[in-house]
Amino acid sequence: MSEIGIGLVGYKFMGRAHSNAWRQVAHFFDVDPAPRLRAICGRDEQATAQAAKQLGWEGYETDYHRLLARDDIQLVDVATPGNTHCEIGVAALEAGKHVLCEKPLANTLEEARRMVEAARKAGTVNMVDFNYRRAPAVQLAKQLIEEGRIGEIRHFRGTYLQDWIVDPEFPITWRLRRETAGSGALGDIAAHVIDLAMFLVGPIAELSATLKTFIKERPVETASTGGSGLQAARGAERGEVTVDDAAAFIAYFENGAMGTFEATRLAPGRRNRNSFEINGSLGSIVWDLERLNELEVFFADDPQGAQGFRTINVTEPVHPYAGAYWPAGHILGYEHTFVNTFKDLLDGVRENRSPAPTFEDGYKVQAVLDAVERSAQSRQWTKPEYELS
Ligand code: SOE
Repeated sequence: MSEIGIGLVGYKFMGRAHSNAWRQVAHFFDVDPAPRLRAICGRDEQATAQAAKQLGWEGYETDYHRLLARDDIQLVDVATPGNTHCEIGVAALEAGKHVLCEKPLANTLEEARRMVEAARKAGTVNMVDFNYRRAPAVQLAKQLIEEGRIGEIRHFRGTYLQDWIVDPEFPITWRLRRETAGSGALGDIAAHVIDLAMFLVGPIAELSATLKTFIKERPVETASTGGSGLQAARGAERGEVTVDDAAAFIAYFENGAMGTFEATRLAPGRRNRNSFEINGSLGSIVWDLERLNELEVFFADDPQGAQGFRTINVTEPVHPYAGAYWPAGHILGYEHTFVNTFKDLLDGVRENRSPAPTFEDGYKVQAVLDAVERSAQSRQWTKPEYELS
């Protein structure tokens, strides 16, 4: 079996999730090349050295340029805040590396375009980490749709609800600043719903959107915290929140289906509720991340009198990815969506092909995010600009 050297940039929340997946993937799947965790990279030397030790990396770097200069690293994994994706991603591609990038691909459509251009030029493998596509239940939903089990799709209803900034005293971390995060609930979590919608239903043709910032001022984060942006200490000083708290839009897909989308980080009690319902002419499919092993289905061709929603526990060996893990009924978790993603990425490296979602797919999601912002501003129906020159 051959090996591929991995260099990971970022060591906080996503750094931990990605490290775990890199460590686990060859223990569950027959991947070739198998990943070798060469180095993790971050600017704070003490914290990066500690992360390397705790997360299973052979070493660390404190400057991503040094990571890119290393011949023993062939794949660079970018798990940093959005404002650095373009710079690091493009540099990695120019250095001839394969690149995995956290979602959303970039902070602006222009940055995403530059990343796609660099990827095309490099000819190496690229992928965006929209990890929820690889929940076995989501893959089963895709299979059922492709088999025509729910017929012609009429409705996609997607919501991503969280509550971690509901406290007005929660400070302004990087995720609440436009210059670092690009947008708020929109890019952070609506991006996942958009990716799932386009994966399952197809491209979005036009949309009408609104964005809202309810809490416009918050305490400034104290310098010492940083990190995942989901926990932070606050200072006495207050500052302006420059991203949306919530995003909502209605849309038409190119195939004529209607979509409704909502994302907020101000829904008390909704910790991480990423869910969708799809209604077709012959049935319906429902999924919720907080019960990620389950897929609810309704098929109109079930015998009359025995019709109703039923819940499939998507852990049978016949289900996508599930057979690689445990016996049926031994459920999977959040972290497995990353392991499954990295398995497909390594297969892509072997076959020299970029697995979906590629940077081009990530660009399309970015085009929808961009259209949402333009529509919210103009209060007009707006079309995403998918064309890449
Ligand atoms: C925070 O809102 C967050 O960690 C997102 O950044 C992730 O993409 C999402 O999967 C879970 O929530």
